[in-house]
Amino acid sequence: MLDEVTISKGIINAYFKKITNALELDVAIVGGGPSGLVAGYYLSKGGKKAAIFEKNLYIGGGIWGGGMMLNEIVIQEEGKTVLDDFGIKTESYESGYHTADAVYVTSTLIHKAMGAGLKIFNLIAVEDVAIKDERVNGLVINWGAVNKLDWEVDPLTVKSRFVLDATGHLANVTETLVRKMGITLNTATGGIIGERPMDAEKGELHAVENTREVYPGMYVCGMAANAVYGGYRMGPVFGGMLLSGKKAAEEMISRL
Ligand code: 48F
Repeated sequence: MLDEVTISKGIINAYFKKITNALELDVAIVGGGPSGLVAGYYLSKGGKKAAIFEKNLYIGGGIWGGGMMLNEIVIQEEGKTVLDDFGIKTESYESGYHTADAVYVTSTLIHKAMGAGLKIFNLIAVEDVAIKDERVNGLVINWGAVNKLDWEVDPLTVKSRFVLDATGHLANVTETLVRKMGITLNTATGGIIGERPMDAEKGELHAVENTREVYPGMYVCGMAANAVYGGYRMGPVFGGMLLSGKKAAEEMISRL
């Protein structure tokens, strides 16, 4: 006989054990899109304690929808090396271009990242960072629903040695840090430059180049990196997102 209260207790106890264990991390990743998932995979494989906080119910960010909801993505040669690490099969299209089913790619990124030990907290939004001695040292979190409804509920805090802003086009965490601290970033203008229009070739290169520590203790990757440093957008070609996540993980691993 199934007992409903035992089911409830199981969920509550398992969740609280999981989140309590994630209150002190090596890397706290904000955003569960492709760049954040790939970073989480390599960090976990490298033996680091990492978790993703994603405000939405679903994980995967903008990858599920392919290009304009045609759920296929394009990957170029260098990006394919990351998919190879995940064991994800692609189809050759033309020389230098590969296609892959967006749902298959997204679900496998999630599956392999969690298999490597990454913890994922969906439905949790990051509303701020924690600062100590002019260095980012954690995240301020709240329920995604509370954030969406704009309710005034006080948050909780997660401590981490590094934060990774993988929030996509809005560069949400970096934007919050700049707005609240009035800091000067290591960008050409000292502020968030903003994403440029479409240029797939440049955008892909920029996503990787722009992946770096944007403020002591905080890295930025994926489209957030292009938004902060003024890189071009690239649309549904995903190699840059994957390589950016990998680069962020490798740089942080070398410092942990
Ligand atoms: O946008 P997203 O997929 O970021 P990405 O990893 O990849 C970009 C591509 O999908 C695509 C592209 C490349 O071809 O241009 O757009 O850079 O995923 C970002 C995730 O961050 C979450 C958001 O819901 C999404 O799933 N997110 C954003 N702000 C917050 C957040 C926040 N404050 N707290 C938690 N999650």
